Amino acid sequence: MRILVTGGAGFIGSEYVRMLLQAPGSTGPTDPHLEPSAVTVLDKLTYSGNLQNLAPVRDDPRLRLVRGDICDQALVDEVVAGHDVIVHFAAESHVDRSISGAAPFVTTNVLGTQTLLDAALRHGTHRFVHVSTDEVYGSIDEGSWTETWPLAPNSPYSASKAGSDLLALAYHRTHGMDVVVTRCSNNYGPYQFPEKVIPLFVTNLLDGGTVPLYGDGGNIRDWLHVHDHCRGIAMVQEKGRAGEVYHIGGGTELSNKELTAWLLQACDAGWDRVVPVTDRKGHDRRYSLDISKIRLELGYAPSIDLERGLTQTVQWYRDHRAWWEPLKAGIEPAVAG
Ligand code: NAD
Ligand code: TDX
Repeated sequence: MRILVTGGAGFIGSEYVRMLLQAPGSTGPTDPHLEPSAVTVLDKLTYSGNLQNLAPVRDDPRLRLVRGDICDQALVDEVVAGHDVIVHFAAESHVDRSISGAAPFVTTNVLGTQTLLDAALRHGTHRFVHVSTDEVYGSIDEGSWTETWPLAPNSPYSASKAGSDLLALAYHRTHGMDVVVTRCSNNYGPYQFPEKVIPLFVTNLLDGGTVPLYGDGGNIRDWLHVHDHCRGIAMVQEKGRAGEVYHIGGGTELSNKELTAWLLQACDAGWDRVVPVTDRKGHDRRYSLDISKIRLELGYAPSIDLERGLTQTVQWYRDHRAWWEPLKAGIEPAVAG
């Protein structure tokens, strides 16, 4: 099987590639049915794309790297040819950046996805796996979303992801393309760009600095280790029904205050290191996914509990300063409020 992974140099896409190619030290087994004969990574290498993330599999002869933009129709057409499956991760992914400027989000997330879908249609790609997010539903005060819940995104990021998610499903309904969509909750783990809350807070604390907690810190997120997200995507890639949406979640909800308390403790720091700051505009209060469908249909369950996963993740950032220090040096402060 020849697999094209878009955004494969990013946080989650690179975990998928490392898992597919069973990188030494990769956390957990790969489904033997997914054994790829070739893996192509198509990645623009934006600020969040990093070839270091693929270092553990760099020498695997099955891996090919193409630096390019998913909006580049000629390039996409050439790259998509000859692949059996596309797993589409490439996106602008940070909510705060979408508040400061929405244009790259609409371009990459909507137009880029349409460009890929058109190429897949032309080349008769057997399966298109679209990686979406729980943020497309907006915010939920109580209970959990099921896959049939109406989409009501609130940020330019989530609106652009909802656009791409619906486009992918439309190519199934209109053209009969084999499309499956996953919607996942908040990921954490190694190689996450230090702008997202967990790596930002951990690296700030390891540097002896402070952490900016938005608003009252009462916003709730459901946390899932990136490896469990990728295990879920692999199951959907292999066994998901065409035209269907599958939730992938962790079932471990924490308020930002609870998460912060945990990270402070893991980094031997106290509450004096927390700086309350103006809230993010349009800040979603709570995300919560019902994962019954993927559990019952595909036998999925998360394998890494939050305490173990967070402990390993903090340790990874302690051990990999050489990975994150240059990235932090280049970050412009995001505008949240
Ligand atoms: P990331 O920002 O770490 O990685 C995105 C990757 O896409 C980078 O390698 C970047 O270079 C590449 N890219 C961006 N624009 C591109 C373009 N125009 N052409 C080609 N490549 C381009 O993001 P991530 O956290 O790994 O997220 C991956 C996917 O998973 C995204 O689609 C995101 O919406 C989705 N998702 C993320 C989370 C999360 O918690 N991080 C949760 C659910 C879903
Ligand atoms: O400095 C911060 N302070 C803070 O309090 C940052 C960066 C965030 N936060 C809060 C905002 C959120 O309530 O922490 C929570 C998590 O924030 P992010 O890490 O930015 O994630 P979120 O906005 O929830 O979106 C993430 O999950 C869904 C990913 O970035 C998306 O790509 C994914 O689709």
